[in-house]
Amino acid sequence: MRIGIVCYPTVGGSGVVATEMAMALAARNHDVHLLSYDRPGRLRGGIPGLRFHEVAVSAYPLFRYPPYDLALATRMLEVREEAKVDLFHVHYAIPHAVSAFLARSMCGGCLKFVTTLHGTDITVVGSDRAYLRPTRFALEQSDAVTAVSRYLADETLLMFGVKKGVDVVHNFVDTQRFQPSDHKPWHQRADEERIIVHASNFRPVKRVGDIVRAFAEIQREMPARLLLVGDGPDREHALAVAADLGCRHRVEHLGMRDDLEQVLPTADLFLSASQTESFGLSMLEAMSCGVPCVSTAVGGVAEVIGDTGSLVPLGEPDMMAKSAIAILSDADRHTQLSQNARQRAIDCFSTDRIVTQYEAIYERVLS
Ligand code: GMT
Repeated sequence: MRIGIVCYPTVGGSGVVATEMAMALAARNHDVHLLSYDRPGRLRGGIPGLRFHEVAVSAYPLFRYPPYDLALATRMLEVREEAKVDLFHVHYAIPHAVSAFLARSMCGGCLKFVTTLHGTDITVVGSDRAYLRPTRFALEQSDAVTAVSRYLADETLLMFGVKKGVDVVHNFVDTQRFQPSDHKPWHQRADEERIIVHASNFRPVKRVGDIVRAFAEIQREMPARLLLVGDGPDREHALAVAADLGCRHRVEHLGMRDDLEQVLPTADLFLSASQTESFGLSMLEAMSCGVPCVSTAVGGVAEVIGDTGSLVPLGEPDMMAKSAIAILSDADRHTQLSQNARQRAIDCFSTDRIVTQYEAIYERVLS
């Protein structure tokens, strides 16, 4: 098939999933065209069958807000004409689904598009009055709509009242790239230091302050170090909380990393304190590396981690700490969870399994 993939290039989950999809589809001999306003961080160069198309937006002085959605619609049409793309798959509804609809209307229905919902496009942004109606309209116009969890599919039907069916297609992980290393867990190391990791875009929704609060409790009970991976608006706040709680010297901010598969296998535990999380891709990547997760019980997280980790109530860092301490003081339980996490990633969320589901949707749409 000739497939156009549209995404945000930033280090958010949707851009990562879309880019990994583009690479996986190219590896399956599809002709793939990736469109975004910048080159996505996860995109490796020189992949046969995969081309990146930048969407340029002119900065005309009259435009306080340059109309990216129009530039994208035009670029989609150009790519369609140049490469004879059969279908576009847009990741994140706003504004990508609206641009796809516009592109299709401009060419009299010459193209089909599938929209994948990732989370905040529905739970936060899409429910803003300014975006709700065009988003609902574009979802109804999509040839297929998918959501990355059952939770998100249900939320979409509830909040948007769309009449269209929403297919659930979970996110996936490259289980070869994200795999356990020969790094030993704490109970086989002389210093017994527990390595705890959190990776996110440090937006308020991630509640990184709660991660640090939980960690402050943990390191009172056992030797421990917290690795914070990623960056975003709440980074300074998180580090200030660590300083206030007297554990700043045990918290390392690693910043943005494009070698997460090297960092995650060194951890004994992954923490997530999000207020909402439609899926939780970095948790899946941690699981694939054999790292158990303790997370707030929100959104679609339970669908991801199953019983390979622990779920705790939102906004209760003490309970998160207790749960983490229980896992980090029981070597046998930790070993079991770690093996289960890796196995669950392989059994339920491998690239092959999930990309096959998307291919079936493309075939249905094109038939
Ligand atoms: O909120 C983010 O972290 C970014 C956002 C995105 O679209 O880039 O992430 C959402 O999509 C990810 C990939 O499907 C999911 O793993 C995240 O759970 C989801 N974020 C939220 O629901 C808050």
